[in-house]
Amino acid sequence: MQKAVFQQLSSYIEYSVEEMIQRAVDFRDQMQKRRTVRHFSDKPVPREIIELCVLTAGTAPNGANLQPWHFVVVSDPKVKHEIRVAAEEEENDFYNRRAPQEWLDALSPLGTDEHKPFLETAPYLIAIFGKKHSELPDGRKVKNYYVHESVGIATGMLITAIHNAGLVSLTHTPSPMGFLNNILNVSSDAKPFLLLVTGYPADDAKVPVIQKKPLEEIATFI
Ligand code: IYR
Repeated sequence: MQKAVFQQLSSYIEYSVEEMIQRAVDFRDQMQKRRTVRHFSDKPVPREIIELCVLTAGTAPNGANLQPWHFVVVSDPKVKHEIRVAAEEEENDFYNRRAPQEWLDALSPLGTDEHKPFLETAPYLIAIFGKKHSELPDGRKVKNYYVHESVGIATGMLITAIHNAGLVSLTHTPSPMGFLNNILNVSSDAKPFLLLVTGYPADDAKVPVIQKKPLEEIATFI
């Protein structure tokens, strides 16, 4: 067993209350500008930006610090094409056979359908996997904990980092996503969590008119 080693918390910065409020307002305003985008430009994005955003995601809090995620960043057009073909096959089945009417009704304000051209247009598809096990530096295989929660938090941070960098993303969840393991050659120990389509928006990108719930509806203070 490895012993805990502690060091002084030196990265923390305490701001005045006024400064904190201003920072919270500014960040809320910045995040309120984020939109999920389905119309992408094919304009190239420097890989360094994606690397930095993935590193940000990798700072996420997670179960026992085992960091149970893996990000496969796809830019190869051949692989993107394979993913599109496989995803559209699943989506076709979803929209035309599997999806209950209630789900289709919930999706109708978003205007989504089985056609996923963005899977080839966007410069990057980031496939996010949750790993059931980790390998320790000494080669031992150990179980990961809170995989879904950890990967969900990391994905949220990745989406935030991408927005902060000035790009847009789409959380795409073709279901089932098992084809990603085959196409990307990822062991079945890792389960696909979602596909984050990333790039610049198309010049004429449109987004649905939707509202976010107000504070009173999403929070209770007691
Ligand atoms: N996976 C499908 C359907 C879909 C489901 C939800 I929940 C969304 O918020 C959006 C779409 C698709 O990607 O079209």
